[in-house]
Amino acid sequence: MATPENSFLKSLFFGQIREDYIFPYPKPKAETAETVGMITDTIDKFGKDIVKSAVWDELAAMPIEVVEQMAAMGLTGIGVPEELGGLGLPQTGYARVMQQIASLDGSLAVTLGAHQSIGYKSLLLFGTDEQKKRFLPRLASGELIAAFCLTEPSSGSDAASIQTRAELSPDGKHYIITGNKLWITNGEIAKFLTVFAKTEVVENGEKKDKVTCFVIELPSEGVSHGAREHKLGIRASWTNAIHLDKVKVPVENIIGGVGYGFKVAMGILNHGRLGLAAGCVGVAKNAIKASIEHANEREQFKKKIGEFGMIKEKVARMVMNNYVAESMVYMTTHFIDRGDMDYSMESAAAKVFCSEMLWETVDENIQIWGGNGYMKEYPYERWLRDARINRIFEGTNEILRAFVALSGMQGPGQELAGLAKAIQHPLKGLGVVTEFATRKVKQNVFGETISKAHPRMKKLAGFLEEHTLELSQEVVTLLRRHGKEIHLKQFAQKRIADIVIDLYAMYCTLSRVTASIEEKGEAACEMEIAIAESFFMKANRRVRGNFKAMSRNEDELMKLIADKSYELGSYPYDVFKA
Ligand code: MYA
Repeated sequence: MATPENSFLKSLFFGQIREDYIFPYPKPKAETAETVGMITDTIDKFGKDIVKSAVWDELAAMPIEVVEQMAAMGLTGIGVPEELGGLGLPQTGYARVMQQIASLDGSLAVTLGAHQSIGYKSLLLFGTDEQKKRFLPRLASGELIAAFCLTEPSSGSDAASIQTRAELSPDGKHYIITGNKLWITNGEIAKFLTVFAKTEVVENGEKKDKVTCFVIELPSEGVSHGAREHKLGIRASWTNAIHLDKVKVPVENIIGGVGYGFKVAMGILNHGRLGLAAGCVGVAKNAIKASIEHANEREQFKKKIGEFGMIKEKVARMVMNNYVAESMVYMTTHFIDRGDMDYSMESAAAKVFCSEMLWETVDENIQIWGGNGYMKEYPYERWLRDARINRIFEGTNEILRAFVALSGMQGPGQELAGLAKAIQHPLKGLGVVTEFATRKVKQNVFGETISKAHPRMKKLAGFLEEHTLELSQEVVTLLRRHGKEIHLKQFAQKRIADIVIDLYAMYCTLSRVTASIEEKGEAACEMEIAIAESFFMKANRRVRGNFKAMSRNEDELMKLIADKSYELGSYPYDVFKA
């Protein structure tokens, strides 16, 4: 059964709609809004004077002075408590500032994001008071720039498979770390590394290797970096390999305890993915503005191109998707700010949705700009190149889809396993079975209802009630069919993840539009209602399609094509050859 610790999305897998988690749509605190307003104004002014995106992109470098100027504006310590020298913004404020920075320049956003979304986040989330005092003031001021060192040549999506090792010194005072880290943002400029390495731990009398998180302050003997990588986009950001050769790290620099590094890494990424998602919203707003400008100016066939239906459809879709993306980001940052224990699935869902929304938006912007969009003279091709990485880093969208599906099914899976055990002991298990059966019958007959949506949104709420019930039933069917093998069923995982991401997008939108109508009245919310209704129609079609395809699909044929292709090693057909 869903427990109070279960997040909104985890509860959804049990068919439970935790309305009180998502209604009313969160409003930033006045104090946060005021500080954010001041910072974003400063960023906009600063941007015009200092940011030279086209030049930086061409040179694949930006001057380090720009980072120093950012630091002088407080932008290297956005989430650091004020008493430790930072701006002390909560996650919602942090995300809004990242959104603005990303709208300035992709490389700059990645540099500042890698520094504080993930680089020193370990301290904020898991550091001791002593560690925070020792490092945070210098990180907030930009004296130390941070980097997050998890990825390795043989460990990308499979983060637990890292090879870097940390051995305890005979006197127990240090760890000696050796290994190689790959594609480390800020690798060349960082003076503070958050490094993940395997250490030996003893659990229940048994020796095991587990991940531990360390911080390394530079300069430090044995640490070096590789040459700067050349990239498709975000070209002016620093990306390097980091080599660790018998680096001596004091035990006081362990974050979160020996053997707890995997939890530390995941905790950091749950925050980082939201910073990235917010950045995507910022860039998408730029692209939408550019598209609208061109739609209103460019004439063809004696008409503004914006008057043509195909352009209207594109602009409307861009606006609609960005509204939904924004609703997901700030709902999820609110979960963090109010102290929820778990928002990992919501954060992953927002990352996937926002990065794909941005990709579609920058692509359609180029289409609206036509030939000009493809030319270096305009920034649009760079926006496209810069946007591409968001679907890859901080967890590829594929691994995050698998995570959303499997993490959501874990609870119902455990419940079913418990039930199976209880059935083997009918007397002892009677209570468990009866409780489960009563709940299921109730749920299957009535489903859960949404009472907090505005009456104008009743029909939309109805879609969600229906789909939530179907999700919980589909999950049980899948788990009964595959059991533990569900870990290997990625075609099904993708469908479940796509359904859940769409449902989360719809729930966040429903809550936000409800709040707007309640505040401003229906007449003033005509556009927001249209956004919600059009998004729900589209998402509804996708969700229905995905449910249907759970049982009727072409998966086996697709596997056959892939397997044969792997065997052959390339595309095997040519119309000119037999
Ligand atoms: S940094 C590199 C990013 N790398 C990744 O994201 C790695 C992706 N891989 C994973 O996340 C994990 O390995 C997966 C787990 C998910 C595949 N929260 O058995 P398990 C728990 C909380 O499933 P695995 C970069 O790119 C799980 O419940 N807990 O593990 C930055 C379980 O717990 P328990 C979690 O199969 C670049 C345990 O862990 C989470 O090994 C710079 C084991 O789970 C979670 N999320 O794989 C970016 N996941 O044992 C700068 C798992 O208790 C960007 N668990 O049941 C700046 C932005 C700029 C904006 C720009 C805008 C244009």
